[in-house]
Amino acid sequence: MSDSEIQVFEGTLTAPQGAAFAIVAARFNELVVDPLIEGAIDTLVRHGVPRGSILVTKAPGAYELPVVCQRLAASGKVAAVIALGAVIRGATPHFDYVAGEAAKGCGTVATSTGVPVVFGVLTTDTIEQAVERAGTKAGNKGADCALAAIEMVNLGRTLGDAGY
Ligand code: INI
Repeated sequence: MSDSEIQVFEGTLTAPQGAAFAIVAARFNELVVDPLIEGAIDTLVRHGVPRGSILVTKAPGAYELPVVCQRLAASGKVAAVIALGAVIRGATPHFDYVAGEAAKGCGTVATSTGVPVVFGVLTTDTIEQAVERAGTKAGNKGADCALAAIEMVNLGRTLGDAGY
C-alpha cells in the first residue's frame, strides 16, 4: 500500500448492472410495512433497477425475516436483501425478543454470506412513530434502505475491482 495517497472507496447510487434485489417483508403490522415496501420499490426503480430485478417475499413477522433473508442471500441470485418490518412495543417484553432476533439474525446473515442485508425494521414505542417513518413526516425507511442496498452492492463491486 502506498503511503502517498489515501484510498477512498465508496458505492454510487446508480443501479448496479445485472443486480437483483430481494425485499423480505413482514406481514405483521402491514399497515406500516406495505408503505415501506412501496418506498423501497419506488426508490430502486427511480435509481434504475429494472422492475424485473426486484423480488418481494413476505414472512409472517419480523422474527421470521432472518431465515428468509438467509435463503435468498445464500442462493447466489440476489446482490442484496432489504429486510422490512415494524416491531411496535406492547405491554410485555415480547417486543425485545422479536426486535432483537430480527436485528441479530439479519446481521448474521449479512456477515455469514457476504451479501448485504440492509435493516429496515422499524422498532418503535408507538404506532404513530412507526407511521411517521413509513412515508409520512419522518421519511420512508424502506426508501432509505433501498438506497443503502444499492450503495452496498456498488461498494462491494468497487472493493472487488480493487482486489479486496
Ligand atoms: N412481529 C412483528 O413483525 N412486529 C411486531 O410488533 C410483533 N409483535 O409485537 O408481536 C410481531 N410478532 C410476531 C413475531 O414476529 C412472529 O411472527 C411470531 O412470534 C411467530 O414466530
